[in-house]
Amino acid sequence: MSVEKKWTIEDVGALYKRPLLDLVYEAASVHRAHHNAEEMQMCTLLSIKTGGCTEDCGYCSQSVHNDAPLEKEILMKTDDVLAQARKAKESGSTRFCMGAAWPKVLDGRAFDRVCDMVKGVSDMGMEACVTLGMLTQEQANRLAEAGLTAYNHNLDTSEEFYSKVISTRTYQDRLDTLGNVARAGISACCGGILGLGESEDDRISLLHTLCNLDPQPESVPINMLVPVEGTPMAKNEPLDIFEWIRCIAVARILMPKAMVRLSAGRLTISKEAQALAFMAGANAIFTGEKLLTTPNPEKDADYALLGELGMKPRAPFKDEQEAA
Ligand code: SAM
Ligand code: DTB
Ligand code: SF4
Repeated sequence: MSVEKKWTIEDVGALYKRPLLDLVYEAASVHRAHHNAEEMQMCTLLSIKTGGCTEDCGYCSQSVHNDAPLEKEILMKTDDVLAQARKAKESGSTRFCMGAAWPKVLDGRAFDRVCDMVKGVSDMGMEACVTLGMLTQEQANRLAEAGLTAYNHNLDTSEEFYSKVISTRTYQDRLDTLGNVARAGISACCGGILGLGESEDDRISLLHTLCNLDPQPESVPINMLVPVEGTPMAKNEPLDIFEWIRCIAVARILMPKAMVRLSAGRLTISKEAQALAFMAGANAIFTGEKLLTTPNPEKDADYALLGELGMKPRAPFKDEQEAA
């Protein structure tokens, strides 16, 4: 999807500062014009290689620079990953996302194996997504050939605040990988984390950068910081929940066609706040008791919430293509 309107930072700031319920009302209208507001995409995450990452992301349990209590695990076997994908499909997920704690992809047997995993998931009729750190153009092209739907690569926060969170790579490094992903014809899943200690201006700047990516991201994960013991952000003040809602509503208005994905942090967010987030245009969640390394609401609780709200899980896009 190409950028239909160029948003300035002033436009985004003015939108962000509108009265909250006005903003939610507009976001809900935009949402209904572009999506079926009854549907929620259910996605499952799997950590295929855990811990030991050499980047120094201040929020992350998997960085060697942090001291989080975590069992490191080598790259999983393809068959084991595909067995998990099959289980996820049976329990209603239409997108399977595989995460590896790598700073960047290195060519070799490990990457060959990840390409096999992507092919296997795609052949099952599920959307396949991976997040593997930085990628070259050739590596992005190989993932496209394997059938990858989307590559998750977050900008996390504003360019201005970035060096306070991560010092081992730059914002431009992230943008370069997103360029390689776009040129390979893979959709980008690109969003951020709230609650890192950033200012309102940083949140506005992040949303401004995201909506001006060309093409706009197909999916925008909104993570709320999960404070992890042993990381520099373990004692961060939780972000006001209305700021979270505000960001979701602004993301929906700026990126009308994208899936706005509630990612990390839902376990501590009330069902009423989640319902308001759905109203404001969030239309995808991760289900299952674990994200990559931190806990997530149980599947039954999520299905119960959808039922109470009269919502339903979205059908896989491959079924939609077949039905068309
Ligand atoms: N290494 C790859 C990378 O950084 O792109 C992929 C894995 S990384 C864990 C995927 C995303 O998870 C990060 O970009 C970040 O937005 C999010 N994340 C990681 N730890 C988090 C935490 N404690 N709370 C919220 N979001 C987190
Ligand atoms: C994203 O933005 N959020 C997901 C997914 N992309 C890979 C990961 C959330 C991870 C939360 C921390 C953890 O469980 O380790
Ligand atoms: Fe964690 Fe990814 Fe940063 Fe590595 S690059 S420390 S896995 S967020």
